[in-house]
Amino acid sequence: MTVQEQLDDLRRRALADLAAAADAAASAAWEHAYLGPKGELTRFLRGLGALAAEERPVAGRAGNALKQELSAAWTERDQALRAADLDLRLAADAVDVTLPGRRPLLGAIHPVTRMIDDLSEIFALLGFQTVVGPEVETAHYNFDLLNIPADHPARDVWDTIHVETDGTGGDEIVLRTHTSPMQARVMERTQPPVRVVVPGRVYRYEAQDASHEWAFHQLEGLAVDRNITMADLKGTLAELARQLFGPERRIRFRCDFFPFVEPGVDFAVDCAICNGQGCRVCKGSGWLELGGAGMVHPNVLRAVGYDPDAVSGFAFGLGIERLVMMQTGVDDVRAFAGNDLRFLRQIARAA
Ligand code: YSA
Repeated sequence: MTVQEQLDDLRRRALADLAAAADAAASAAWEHAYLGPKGELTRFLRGLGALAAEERPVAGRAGNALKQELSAAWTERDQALRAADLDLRLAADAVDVTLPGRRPLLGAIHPVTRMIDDLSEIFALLGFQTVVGPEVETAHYNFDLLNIPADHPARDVWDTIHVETDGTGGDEIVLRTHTSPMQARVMERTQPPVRVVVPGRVYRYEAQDASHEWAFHQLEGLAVDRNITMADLKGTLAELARQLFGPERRIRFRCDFFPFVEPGVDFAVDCAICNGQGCRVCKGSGWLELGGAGMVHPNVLRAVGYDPDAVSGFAFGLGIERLVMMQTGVDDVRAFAGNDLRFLRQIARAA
């Protein structure tokens, strides 16, 4: 075979092999086999030295021309194969971003917390400051300073949950049965005029039903100043009911007894669940009691160092869950602490 025939044969095989290379790895192997340091064309060019002197230039030019042709052919094919490989990998690794993402679960403010915020805002506009106090209380504040001495039968009606003490004979410790102990705590450290509201959780050892929980929330209100009268109390609670429930809800004050007020009243609205017709929430009466209230008893004023001849005051304690019930139509107080997300979502949407 002449040199030219050898080169023609090499060219045909090389181009056929290159055309058959299916991916970047085959292309690299081809380059190694033909153009690499030990490749067939490289070996051919190195072997030119053995040819006769007059054959060498022609064979050299033909060999180098073939090297350039094969190099160019390989570069083009290699780039095409690499691009195809990349396309394949990208397709395999692709993340489908056309589907909608997962919507994160949005939390919402608990209806009782929201009511507390609303109440603070309404009362701020009426001149009341919001303060908070301890849920674990001494009997001194929960009862004694509220005109309920240790041997008084009125203590029994509060269904008190007692906290075990270390037995050293200190004051009796209880879970506060109402937010009223904060009346004394505020007055002890403040001189009149006083206008505060106190939201917070209270506890009672009590059977549960649609309108009674063993742990629930109250909002205490206290105003002490010169010449405060029952009319101020009624006006304040009437305005609150108007703001919370609108002008169409009727309100009712009836005489009631609490040792820390004189006179005392209970405050009710016509039941929003049954529109005053009577249901299990209002126990068939058509009215739901929202709170107790009255004029602060002179003994309570005296116990904190106030002069009942110089100042007077009104106070009230409202059940916050019941306010939400009358506002939203929720017909069971147990739903608020039940932790059923379906209830919470429903009421968050309704608000
Ligand atoms: C009275 C006079 C004042 O000068 C100041 C405050 C008070 C209220 C008094 N401290 C008190 O706790 N009265 S109460 O026992 O009748 O409770 C007040 C309100 O809390 C009730 O009208 C009701 O709305 C709510 N409540 C009472 N027990 C409840 C309850 N809510 C849910 N579950 C219970 N078990």
